[in-house]
Formats: sequence, C-alpha cells, structure tokens
Amino acid sequence: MHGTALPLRRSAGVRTLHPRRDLGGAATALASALLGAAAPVGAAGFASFDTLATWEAAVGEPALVQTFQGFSDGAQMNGVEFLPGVSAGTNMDQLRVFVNSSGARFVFGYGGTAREAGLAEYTLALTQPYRALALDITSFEALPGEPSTAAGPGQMTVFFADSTSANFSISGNPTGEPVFFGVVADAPIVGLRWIEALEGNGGSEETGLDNMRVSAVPEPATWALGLLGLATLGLRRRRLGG
Ligand SMILES: [Ca+2]
Repeated sequence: MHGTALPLRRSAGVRTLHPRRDLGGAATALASALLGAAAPVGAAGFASFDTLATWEAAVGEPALVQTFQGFSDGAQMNGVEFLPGVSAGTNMDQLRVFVNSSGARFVFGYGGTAREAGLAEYTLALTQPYRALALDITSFEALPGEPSTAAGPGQMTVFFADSTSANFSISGNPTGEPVFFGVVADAPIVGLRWIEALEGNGGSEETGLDNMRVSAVPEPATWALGLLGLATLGLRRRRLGG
C-alpha cells in the first residue's frame, strides 16, 4: 500500500460505536460555552468514519456540502456561515480561503503565535440540529524522519448537544492528500475542534479544512440499531437514578 493514503490507524468503516463521557477540562468548558447548558444527562452515541463512502452510507441521504471552490482567494472565513447554521473559527489571527497549486480552495488559518507554540486549532460551531458531520483535513503530511512534517497525530473533538464529547486521534499521511473524518450521532452535533499535530521541527503541522458536510437526519442503518440499544440503556440508567 505504498503511496496510498492511510489517514487513520484503524480500518475503514465504523470505528467507534459506544457512548463516551468526557466531562473534564477544556472540552467540557467549550461544550458548555457552546450550549450554555447545565450538566449532561446522557451520553451521545456516535460512529466515526474514515472514508466518505462509509460515512455517506451511514447518513443514507444527500448531505449539504461546502467545497469553498466558489469563494475568492483570501476570503475572510472567521465566523462566516458557509453552510446553514455552520461557521468556523480559530485561535490563529486569520481564517481565510487558501488556493493551493492544484487550484483546490480550503479554509486555512495563520498568523499569531498559536502555531509556533504547537497549539493551533480550528473550531466549527453548529446551530442547527445536524447529526452527521464530515470534512477533509488538507495538507496533513507525516513522513517518518522528516522533521518538517507531523511527528504524531492531531486531536479531533466532537461536541454533542447533551454536553458530552468524543475525542479522536487522527494521523497524517506521507503524501499530504486530504484526510477524511466523519461522524454520525444520535444527538445533535454542536461543535468540533481540530488541534493540529505537532511538527518535528516544533510548532504545529499546518493543515487546512475542506469539503465540510452536514446532514440533519440520517436514515436508520445497521449501526443505528446499536445506538438505539445504547439509548435504551441510557433511559434505564436514568430511571434507576444512575
Ligand atoms: Ca475545496
């Protein structure tokens, strides 16, 4: 498989199918800030995907997609609603549409000190009840022994409307070809945070975000039966006062 992008460590398809609680630290603070919500009641069930085909199969209906090809080079994107109820942010100074040498346009952050400090991150805020979200991480290169590329994985966090969240470690690839990440949940997704990988030279490995996809109501699929079971367990737990 030399020369083939292997963006995620696990095999393609559904990688995770269980509720997780992540109630500590900045993740909870951000989720609470996004929601203005009180303590979580249940834990969202979710499945994550590392190929567009498997994500689309789980969604089961056409998704809204933003490719950014219609935006002008350098367009300011910080806080811009680029899909209904979806906007992006960053802890870097600028968030712009960037055009690479192949003509691909995507969202890219730069400026400030976050990247030099190895703390560069992107965020998405969702204000409509989408239960499915996907995107491509662009320019995410990881070459063993090459210090100008990623030295490890980046960290993706998905925040759900019930104040729970899920974390994923995502690795780059030798070619820098886009790395797909998708999630489908049984609760609305209210936010996402992508913390770039650390670069061997220090700082963060520069990535961009492209092809953002959302869908409101996925059709029931095989994985949904598992989520239904978990939801039932959650109800029982609540009735028992757990
Ligand atoms: Ca694009």
